Amino acid sequence: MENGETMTLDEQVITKAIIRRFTEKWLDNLDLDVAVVGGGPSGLVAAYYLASRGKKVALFERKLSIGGGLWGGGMMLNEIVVQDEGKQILDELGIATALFQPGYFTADAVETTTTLASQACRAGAKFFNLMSVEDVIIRRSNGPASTKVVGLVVNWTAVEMARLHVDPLTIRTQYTIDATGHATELMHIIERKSGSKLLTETGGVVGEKSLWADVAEQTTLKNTREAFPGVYVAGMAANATFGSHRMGPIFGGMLLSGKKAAELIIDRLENT
Ligand code: 48H
Repeated sequence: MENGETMTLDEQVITKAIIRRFTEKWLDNLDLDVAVVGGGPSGLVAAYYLASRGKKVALFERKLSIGGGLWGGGMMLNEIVVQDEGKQILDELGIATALFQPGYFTADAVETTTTLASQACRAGAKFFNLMSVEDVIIRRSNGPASTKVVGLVVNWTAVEMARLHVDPLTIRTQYTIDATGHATELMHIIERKSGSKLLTETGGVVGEKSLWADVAEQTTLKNTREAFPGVYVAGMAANATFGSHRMGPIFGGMLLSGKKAAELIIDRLENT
């Protein structure tokens, strides 16, 4: 303000600013290259790498806070463990790690969560928290035998929680990442509703096995792939979909899985 005048705050302006800016953001993200469902470690890393490569990416997170299972470390002790390969991603993102013993590094769970979220935002990913993906849109592609997920059906988590009878809205997307963690929500929906088989051994969600850190960390990466045309699985959802173990509070596999999902989709977007 000029001449030391003080400005009187107008509540109407504040309200209009929020409604207009959110509406602009939402309208601008109704047609995506990639929709990431779930804002845990794998979803955040995927969103970061996709946005860094200039892809139009939005992340939908049911909860108020982004971060999924990262905040709580192991059993609410807010430190996480990563191996050498996972540490490289943390290094790239500027997240401090400390050597515990050869092959095992720790990182502060809060620094990791907040920095991953911040880096993904700064790279250009758009975040829609408090929104739950409750269904998918499936259409035929490449002839009658093939179907593909081409969109998501979203609603406010508050509507879901209050069990209100309010219809959802939709998002169009070329690719989707199911990064919904142990629940593997999208793949379960697709299994139930698509009338087609998933790209797994059984044709359905195989299911998560008991805890085995070493095997689970390796299979997380192997299982990060397309599980239904147009939908990639990352993080815990990858192991649950293809039937491997959980790993406990070691997060290298989650980070690497997010990166791999992003790279696979970037390749599809750029080369097909
Ligand atoms: C919108 C949704 C929906 C939906 C779920 O659980 P996460 O942290 O997922 P990952 O796979 O990136 O990381 C897993 C890790 O946190 C973990 O649990 C490990 C390593 N466990 C090992 C073990 O042995 O226990 O995050 C998933 C996110 C959550 O924030 C959900 O709220 C969100 O997805 N979400 N968001 N629409 N339908 N379903």
